Amino acid sequence: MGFLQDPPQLAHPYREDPLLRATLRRALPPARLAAIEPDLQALGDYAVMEWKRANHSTRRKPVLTQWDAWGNRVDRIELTEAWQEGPHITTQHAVLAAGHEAHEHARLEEFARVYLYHVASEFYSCPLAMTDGAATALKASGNKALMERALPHLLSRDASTFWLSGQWMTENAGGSDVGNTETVARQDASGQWRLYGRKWFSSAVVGEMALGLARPEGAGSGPGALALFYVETMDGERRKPELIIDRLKDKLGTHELPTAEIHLDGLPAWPLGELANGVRQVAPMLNITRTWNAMGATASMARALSLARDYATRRSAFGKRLIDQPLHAQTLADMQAEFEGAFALSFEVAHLLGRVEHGSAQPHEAALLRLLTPLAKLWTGKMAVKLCAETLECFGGAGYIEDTGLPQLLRDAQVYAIWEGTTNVLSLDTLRALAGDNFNALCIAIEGWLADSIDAQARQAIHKALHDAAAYLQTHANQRDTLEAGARGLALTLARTTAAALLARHNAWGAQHGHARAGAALRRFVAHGLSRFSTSDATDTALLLGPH
Ligand code: MFK
Repeated sequence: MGFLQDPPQLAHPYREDPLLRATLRRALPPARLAAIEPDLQALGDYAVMEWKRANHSTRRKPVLTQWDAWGNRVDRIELTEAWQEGPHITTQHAVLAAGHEAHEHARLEEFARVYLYHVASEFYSCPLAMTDGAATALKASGNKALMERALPHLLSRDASTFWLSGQWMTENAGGSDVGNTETVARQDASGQWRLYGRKWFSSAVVGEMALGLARPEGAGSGPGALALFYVETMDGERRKPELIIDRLKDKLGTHELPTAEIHLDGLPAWPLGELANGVRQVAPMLNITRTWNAMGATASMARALSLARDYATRRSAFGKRLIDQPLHAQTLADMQAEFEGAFALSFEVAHLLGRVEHGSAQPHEAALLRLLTPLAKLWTGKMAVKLCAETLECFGGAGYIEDTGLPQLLRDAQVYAIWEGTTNVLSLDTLRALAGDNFNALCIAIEGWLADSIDAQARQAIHKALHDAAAYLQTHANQRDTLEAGARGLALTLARTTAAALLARHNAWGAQHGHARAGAALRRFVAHGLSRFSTSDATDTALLLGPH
């Protein structure tokens, strides 16, 4: 037998991740960190076990069986092993319950768990995100009866009582523009609301409940007339007959996640609140799932980089290990610096969310959270695709081979930029979030993060980018089309500027706690440039898109 290459090994994502450990040490009181450490260790153990298991078994996909041998409609979905383990792992380690505890660090502690569990979960994290979002939207609705009914299940620490929730929004006509929703809510003779329609992407069809948008019969057209409804999907062990699974989607990635097309044929439903303004009512859910999306994208990047770094120490070419080849090392370090910026922003959003929910945030921080949530989602979603593509290249031909487990990283990463709002929808949401005085909230936050900064060059670059963004917003304040055309460039610039300021804060802390690498991440990240403004000349756009 000739030469055989050592495959990459997955480092323990908690024990061997200095960035995560330093971040938690900086952000959490020692007693809190000690309290959650057993869960973090265990979720890291699970990730390592799952990586090994996936590499030693045939990849499976969920299977939908619609009819049994005797002609009964059954709509049974067989799940992969990781999905079957999902309820046990997540309740045992309180992934969702931790986020709803009554203290300001609750969300950070939740999302540290999400970060460790996400990739190993095979996107069981997707319905978990919706479940978290549903719990949050139910609390925001103030509907006591529904809260009492559902919250003990959604936040259960016991798999036998745990419920997953779906988020039923997307339809054939109403994708990004949910105002086109065709599903109708009708009251029957007894006054019970029932839903009739078709939902085109349902990623929690194995769940026990869902929150869905529907148009009450007789209400007008457009998004304002939509209402948000609560539904339960199971009747004991059986799925309710008014919920029909038409088929599972054949997707580019997230193959283990059974995303379904469904029909609702009179499914009993209860409004969360008023019979209108459903988009406003579902917004708390969207902001939670978008935070999960950002953390999922960050976790996928961490996984990709971890494997690429490890492989660079095992693979030699031209007489040296890859890690000792200057250009390969430079490539990996560039990726690491970009990743650390994304990591800083995702974890800040998580921590901020907890502080705002707990009521311990500073006055400007609710507006800051509203702005940083779409920024984190859109920027990390785009970056994950780029970084996973680069990772495959770090493996050469092996990165293109299915059973290395590497192509899946890239296929899965593509979803982050699409679901929960595309990059452009989130860029427009950024404009929505910048309304009023919210840009000022970002300026206040950045000044706070830079207060102890020890890198004058980085500080100058951050101030310049912030100043340019303010000037851009002021110049185009009354030119809506120009603002929209440039919204992606503006959003990416704001995301990078925020991330740089967070890296500067971490660097100041790192300098006092022996973490020299924090300064290296900041310098490299800033050197890649903060500004991403795009040219938005409407005449040129029309010429480029006109007849050839
Ligand atoms: C690790 C895995 C993680 C995640 C997995 C999750 C998978 C889930 C799969 C899916 O379900 S994907 C489908 C998700 N669909 C979307 O994300 C929809 C994308 N489209 C948008 O976000 C549009 O911008 C939107 C539907 C919100 C536009 O609707 P409208 O009604 O035309 O918007 P409008 O009129 O501007 O806003 C209505 C109200 O909502 C306003 O409040 P008011 O009524 O008080 O004025 C807005 O301010 C408010 N609003 C909108 N977005 C908000 C928000 N409020 C807070 N936060 C937001 N993000």
